[in-house]
Amino acid sequence: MSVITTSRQGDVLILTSDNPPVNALGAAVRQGLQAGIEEAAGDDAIKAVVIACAGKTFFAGADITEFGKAMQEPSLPTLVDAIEALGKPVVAAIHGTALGGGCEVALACHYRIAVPSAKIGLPEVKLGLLPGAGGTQRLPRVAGVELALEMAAKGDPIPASKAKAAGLVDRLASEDSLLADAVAFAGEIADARPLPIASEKPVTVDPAVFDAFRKANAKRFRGFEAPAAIIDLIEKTAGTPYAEGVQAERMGFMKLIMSVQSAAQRHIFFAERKASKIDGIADDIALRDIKRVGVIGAGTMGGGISMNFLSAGVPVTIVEMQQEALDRGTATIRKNYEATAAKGRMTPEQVEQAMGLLSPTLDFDALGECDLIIEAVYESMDVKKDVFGRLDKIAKAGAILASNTSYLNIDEIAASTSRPQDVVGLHFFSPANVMKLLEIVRGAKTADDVLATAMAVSKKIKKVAVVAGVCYGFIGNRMLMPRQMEAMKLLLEGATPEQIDRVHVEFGMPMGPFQMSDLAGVDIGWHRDPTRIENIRDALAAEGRWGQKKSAGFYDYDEKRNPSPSPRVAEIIEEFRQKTGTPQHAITDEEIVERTLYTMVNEGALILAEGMAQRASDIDVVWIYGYGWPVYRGGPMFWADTEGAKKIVAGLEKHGFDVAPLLREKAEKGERFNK
Ligand code: T1G
Repeated sequence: MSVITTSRQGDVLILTSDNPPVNALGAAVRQGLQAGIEEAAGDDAIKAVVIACAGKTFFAGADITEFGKAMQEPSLPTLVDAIEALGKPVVAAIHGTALGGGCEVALACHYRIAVPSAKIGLPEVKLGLLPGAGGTQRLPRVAGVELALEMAAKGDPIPASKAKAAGLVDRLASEDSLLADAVAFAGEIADARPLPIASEKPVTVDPAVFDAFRKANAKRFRGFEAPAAIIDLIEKTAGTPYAEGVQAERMGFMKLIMSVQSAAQRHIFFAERKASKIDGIADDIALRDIKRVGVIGAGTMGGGISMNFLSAGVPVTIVEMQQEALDRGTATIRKNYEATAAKGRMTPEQVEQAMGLLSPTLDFDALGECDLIIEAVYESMDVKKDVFGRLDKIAKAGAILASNTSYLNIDEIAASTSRPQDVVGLHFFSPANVMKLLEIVRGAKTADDVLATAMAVSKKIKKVAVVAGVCYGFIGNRMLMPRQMEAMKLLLEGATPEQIDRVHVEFGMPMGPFQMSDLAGVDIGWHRDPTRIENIRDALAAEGRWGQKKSAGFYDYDEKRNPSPSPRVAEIIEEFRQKTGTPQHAITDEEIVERTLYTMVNEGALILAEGMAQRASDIDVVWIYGYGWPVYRGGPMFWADTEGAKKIVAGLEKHGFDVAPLLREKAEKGERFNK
């Protein structure tokens, strides 16, 4: 079934792709485009060609689902070269997001016209790849090396206006007449010669640009293979003829597509989307209408949660018990928006628009107008039960009642209402207006439409949501616990905070367990009794070593919050080694990985077996988006597949851990967690 239709307007041939949902350049699309180009070549009555797409976007890239399968001709590189070699002008009519292979098709066209809302990009690097259809060769020639480096090595699309300024787009069309404007443009340039052939344009560049770019982005690219490969390729081929450069590109692409990092990043691309599917609930279930959101608590979490909805244009009623706390919370929300505006990521009008949707109040009953109410009060079951008991009395029928609890039992909270079917957990990660992960905790009685509505709301507020079952810590924090516990034990047995954190940072985490504790606050969850010192954390907290906010935690911090190993912490650790009589031994980096990361996989296997996560890839999504697990390792369960269950079982048994039955089964059968 051809997904490319051809039509004529005068002497312009129009090739239109209709391959929902994103016009991915699958085999049928490529074959249809090739046939269209051949038709144009063979018909003198055709003076110019327009390539356009139906639906929501111009080609959003190669069809990623075809990777790993036998490739059907024409390959994308073959197709783009055929477009460029037509000998008649080809105009790309761009709307939506022209990404990856879509951008490369556009680059092979002689002209490009786009609507102002369009975006153009080379996101292959986010899949652990490099552009494999001439993008690394044509983009530097059309838009300059520096913009090409930015676009290809970072993978973020640019708006049509910026593309036009860079010469990547020749003309802007009106939003509602792209095709007509494109055909008119084609008519204008039908006889223009010589044709602007991207691959024949020279590349001029100051060689110093490359190292400067590497240096400027060293932290961002740390551990990733694809960005380095892209920079090296553009540097190496900047002065070479297109034919040579595109060969080098092909080699680079083939190397990366076989890499574990690319497999991991493609896994996460699909895993993130799969997480939004809820087993047993129809995609077309009727959702509850969420017109106004209520947030209880204007502290850090309540404020951050509110911002997600305000930024999505949803009115928020935020409730506090004290005016001072309400004012402080409201001021913090405004301050955060103004900081975003100061970085140019929001306009002052957008700040006012968001703030205009916020209704701060001390009147708890005002929540009666809300369709979704999220409590972000103190993490105590008694407090939460009291709040839900009060909500039960004033919330409108059908309102969704959500708890932002990080650990507590949603079923127990739901039982404090007469409507457990309307209760769900919405576990935001701090800072709630920044972290993309949202754990949607499904209570035993949570109604299907409540769950589906929560998933739809999470998409609206641009979160990556994962459904979790009711267990202590749900998915992410439940796996964090064995990691933190083992890290503390390793301190007692001879390791230092610096060594343990280094191992984790070298693994690819943004920070290690102790750096994270200092950032979040050593006093989080502390019983606050300085006379009760039962472990190293108590000792630090008792001395006011609460982390970065006190310039002292597991590390000492200077005024710029630069950490340094703390002699005082070393003393405290030594004291506890003596006090507990813990046998000391030389601890290797490998032991740290086995005891802090393999134990996480073990917990993940238990979570899966208990049905607390729908699928292994959901666990991966939680750790990528909630804790910064390096995306090039694909998440804990994908990483376990690459390590091999056998090796993990052996590592756990070496240290006397109980191996989760599902993990042992995977090891015995040689199976993967992610199919
Ligand atoms: N191939 C196959 N399926 C794709 C796809 C693609 N390129 N892009 C999206 N989908 C599916 C997606 O899995 C989901 O499926 C549905 O479309 C809607 O996607 C040679 C080698 C375009 C910005 O990396 O960034 O070109 O879950 O939920 O939020 O150099 O999709 O419904 O079954 O994300 O509106 C480069 C990836 C490929 C772009 C739209 N291109 N896609 O976002 O919808 S490599 C990309 C996106 C390449 C060449 C190289 C986004 C989007 P399902 P969605 P959205």
